[in-house]
Amino acid sequence: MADATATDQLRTLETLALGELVGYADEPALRLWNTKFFGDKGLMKAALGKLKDIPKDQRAAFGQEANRVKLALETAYATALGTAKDAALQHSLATDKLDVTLPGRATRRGRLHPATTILRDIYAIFADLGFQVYRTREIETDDNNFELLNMPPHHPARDMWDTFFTTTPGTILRTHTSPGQIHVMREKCPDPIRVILPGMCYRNEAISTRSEIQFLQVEGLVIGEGITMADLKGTITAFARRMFGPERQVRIRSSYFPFTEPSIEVDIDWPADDPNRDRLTKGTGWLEILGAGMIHPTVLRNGGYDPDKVTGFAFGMGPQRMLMLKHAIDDIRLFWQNDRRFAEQF
Ligand code: FA5
Repeated sequence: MADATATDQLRTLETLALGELVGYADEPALRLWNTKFFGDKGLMKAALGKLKDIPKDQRAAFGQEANRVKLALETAYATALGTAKDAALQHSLATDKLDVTLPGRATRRGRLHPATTILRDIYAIFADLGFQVYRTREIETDDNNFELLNMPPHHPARDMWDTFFTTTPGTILRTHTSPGQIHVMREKCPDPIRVILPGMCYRNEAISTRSEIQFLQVEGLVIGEGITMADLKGTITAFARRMFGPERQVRIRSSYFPFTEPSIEVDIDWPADDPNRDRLTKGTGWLEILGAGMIHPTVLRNGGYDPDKVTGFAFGMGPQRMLMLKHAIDDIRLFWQNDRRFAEQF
């Protein structure tokens, strides 16, 4: 009878499996046993496959027996596996010595990027001078970046800032933080202003040791009654003394920007004992850190102010150049290279 044969085979298989299980002592061996009997091509599966050959009225009885055998084998397997794991643990505890005197693995601490550190130093100095931090956008209109800063289309001064354009006409990546001046003036007018505007700028530059296509600037803007060039020089000098210390030289020279009149540029002397001094300062000994000047009347008017009533000054400084000057860093490209050996030095 098919039923009797199939059920007998099942029981024989049970005896065989239980018998073999005793001989499999450790975990990898036990898993082989499990594959042999319960794997896809295992003996248990083959035995259960006989179900289709059994007459319908006897299938229930066969199924019941099959379930009993399956459960019995699974329980035996789980118990054997538990015992094997336990034995392995006991063995490892007894034989593997734990050396508690080994030094631990140190966790590496993260730190602020040098660009963040220098920005925070700048904020702290200007906070003491009564300046607030104001943020404006990196994607700008041509109007704010050039036109309202007294540079109409085709103005030759635009050549100073080789620009990245977006696919939207009239929308560019700002070439300096100066367009922020327009935003602040239009928001604060007619109140007096004393703010700094930090942020990223973008220019299609020939990359060199001192110039990148992406760099930080911090703009400064002061507007009020009776503000003079002396206030600008005093502010810049006070800032430079705090940033670089009393020993370093500050050089102020006249310059030109369309949005300031008169205009100046400010240099700091490169550390005298640094062998890279000539290379980084093109033989002059000085590195430029900022451009500045008295705000042009046209720009004041574009911001909503009356140039007959108020005056003001503005500056745009390069924080990365400042960190270079402080530590004699010989290449500005190190800032965005994400090399931890650079970042860890500050
Ligand atoms: C300007 O960008 C003017 N907007 C500054 C200004 C503001 C003048 C307000 C008057 C009133 P300039 O292109 O010189 O000027 O840049 C100013 C400073 O930004 C430089 O002194 C330098 O420190 C930094 N800088 C400029 N270009 C780069 C660059 N490619 N990579 C790194 N730093 C740069």
